[in-house]
Amino acid sequence: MEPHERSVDKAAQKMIANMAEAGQKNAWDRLEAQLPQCGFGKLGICCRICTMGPCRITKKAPVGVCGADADTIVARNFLRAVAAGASAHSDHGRGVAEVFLATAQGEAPDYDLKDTVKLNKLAQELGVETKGRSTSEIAIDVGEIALAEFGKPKGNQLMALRAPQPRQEIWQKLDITPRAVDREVVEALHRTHMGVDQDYRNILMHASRTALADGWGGSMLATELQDVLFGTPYPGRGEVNLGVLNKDEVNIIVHGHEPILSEMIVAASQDDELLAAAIEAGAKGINVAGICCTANELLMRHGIPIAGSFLSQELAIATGAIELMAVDVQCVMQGLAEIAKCFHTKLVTTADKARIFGVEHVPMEERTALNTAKELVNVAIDNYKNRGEVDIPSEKEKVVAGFSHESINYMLGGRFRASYRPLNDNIMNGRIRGIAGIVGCTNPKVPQDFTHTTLARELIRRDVLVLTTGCATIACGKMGLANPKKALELAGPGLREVCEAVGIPPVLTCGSCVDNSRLLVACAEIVREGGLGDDISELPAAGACLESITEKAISIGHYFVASGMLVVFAKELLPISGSENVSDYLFRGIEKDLGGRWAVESDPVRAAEMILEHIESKRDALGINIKKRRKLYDMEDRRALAVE
Ligand code: SF4
Ligand code: MSK
Repeated sequence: MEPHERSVDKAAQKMIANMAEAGQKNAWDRLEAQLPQCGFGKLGICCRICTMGPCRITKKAPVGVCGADADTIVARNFLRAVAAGASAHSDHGRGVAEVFLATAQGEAPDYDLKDTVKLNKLAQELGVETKGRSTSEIAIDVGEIALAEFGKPKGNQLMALRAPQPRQEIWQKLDITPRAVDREVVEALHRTHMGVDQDYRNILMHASRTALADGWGGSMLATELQDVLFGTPYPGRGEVNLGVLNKDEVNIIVHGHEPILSEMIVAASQDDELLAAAIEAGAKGINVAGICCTANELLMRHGIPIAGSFLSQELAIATGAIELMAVDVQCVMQGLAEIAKCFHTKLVTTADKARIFGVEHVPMEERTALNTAKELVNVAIDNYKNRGEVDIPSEKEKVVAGFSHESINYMLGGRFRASYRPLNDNIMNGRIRGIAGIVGCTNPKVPQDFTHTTLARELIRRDVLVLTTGCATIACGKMGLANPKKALELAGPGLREVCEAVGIPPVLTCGSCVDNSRLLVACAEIVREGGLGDDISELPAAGACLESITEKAISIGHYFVASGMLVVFAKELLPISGSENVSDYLFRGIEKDLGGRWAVESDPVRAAEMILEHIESKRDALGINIKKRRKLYDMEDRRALAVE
C-alpha cells in the first residue's frame, strides 16, 4: 500500500515512506501481515469464554458446545467490549480521584487545586457543605465522595443526576440507572461468564447500564476532577502535527491518557536548571509535545503542541528527533519498543499497570511526581548527544482549542450571563441545523484522518456545529478544521455567521476520550436551556466514530446511544453483524427503549447525509422547521399577552 493510501496527512505520508525505505515496520505493515483477519471475529461470532470452546458459529454449527447461539455470543462480546472500555476510562478516573484526594490532604505536594470555582460548584452538586470551610476541607469531602463512586455498595452514580429528568426516568423504568462503576463491570463479567445470561436483550440492557456508568460516572468524574486539579480549559492557540518537533531542542513526547504524568513533565521542562542543562548539552531548549489523549489534555489547558494521534506514535520516533517518549496508559503500541531500538529515543513506561517487556519502567508516584518528572527530563537532556540524523516533516497547523462545557457557555453568553441561549436560539431559527460529535481513533484499516475530516467538512458545510474529542480532534486540527480562519471558509452561511459573531471555529476541540463526558453535559445543558425538547433524545444532534479502534470507543458510542443519541460507526469496526437479532436491536429496537440507536456507515459523505437526515427529522418533530407566519396583533391579542 502506498503512503497516500495509508494516511491523508502529508507529514505521516513522508514518515511512512521513510520507514519503508529503512525497512522499519509500523502498524500498517503489521496489519498487512495479519491479513486476512479472522472473519468470525469481524462478525462477533467467536466465543472462547470456556474451555469447551473456542466455538465459532457457522451454518454447519449454529450453536457452541454449550448451546449458545449467535445472538448470545455477539451480545456477550459486545458487553465485554463495553465493560473493558468503561474500565479503562473509569480506572483513569479513579487514579485522578486518588491524586485529587491526596492533593487535598496535602500528601501530593506537587499538585494543586487550580479551579476552586469549579470545586465549589462540584461540592454543591455532591451535597458537600462549602460555607465557612477551607478549600482543602471541601476538597477532601469531594475527593472521598468521588472515590466512593467507583466502588460504593449502594446507590446510583451521582453524576447521572445531571441528565435531564425524563432521561433519568427512562433509566429508572428500565432499571439501568448506573450504580458503582466497579459493580457494573463486575456484573458484566459475571453475566458473560459461561452459563449465566443467555438472553441477548438482557445482556444488551446491562451493556447500556455499564456504558452509562462510564459516561455519567467514571469518565465524567475524571473530567471534573482533572479540571479542578489542572484548570478548566478555555480557548487558546496551539499547533498540531509532526512539524511541532524542533530540530534544535530536546524533544520529549508524552503519550497516553492521564495528565497526572504529563502535567508534571511540562512543569519540569520549564525548570530553570533543566533549561540551563539543555543549553549546556547543545540544545536551544526543551520542547514537550503530546500524542493521543494526553496531547489533548495538554493542548486544552496549556497550549502544548500535539505531535500526532494514535497512528503517529511510531512515526514520531522515526523522525529521529525524539530524545524521550514517556508513556502511561491506553493506546500505547508495543511496537514502539521495536522502533525505538532503531533510533536513540529512550522509551519509558511510567504506570505500574502498563509496562512493556524490555522497556525501562520509571514509576510515577504522586508524592514524588515532580522529582520523577525532572529525572525523566534529565534523561532526555542526556540523550540529546546521541541524536543521529533527523528528518522532521515541516507540516504543522494552527488550532484554537480548549472548549469545555464552561468555556462554550462563556463564549456564547459572556462572563455574567454565561448560557447556551444563543446556541439554542440559533438552532431554533435554523442558522445552525444541529450538533454533531465526531470522536475516536485512527485505524490502519482506514486512511488515517480521512473519514473524521471528510465527515467534519461535510457537516459544517451543511451548517452543523461539530464538537470533537480524542484522535478525531487531532485529525481535524491537522487539517485546519480547528483553525477559525480556514474552517470558517468551509462552513455553511448560517453556521459561519454564528461562529463569526461569537468568535469560535465551526469545529470545537473539546478534549480527550474521557472528555466525551463534556459533550454529555453540554447536551444536558442545552436541554435545560429550553426550546429544544425535554430530553437529549429530542435534540437535533448525533455522534459519529468512523475510525474507531478501542473498546473504549464502543463504550463511548453506547453511552451516547443510552443517553438518547444516534451514533454512527464504520460498519467493519462494529463487530455485531454475526447476529441479526443483536444488530436489529442496536440499530432499531433500542430506540423504542432508550431513544437513541446505533447506525453503520463507512463512507463519510453518506454518514454526513445520514446525520443530517436525522437532525432534520428531530427538527421536524420539535416543530422548528416550520416557518412561522408573521402575526399582526390586534388589541384583543395584546390584552391577552401576559406580563410576568
Ligand atoms: Fe463455546 Fe459455549 Fe464455551 Fe463459548 S461458552 S466457548 S460458546 S461452549
Ligand atoms: S487516544 S482511544 S486512539 S481516540 Fe484517547 Fe485516540 Fe482512540 Fe486512543
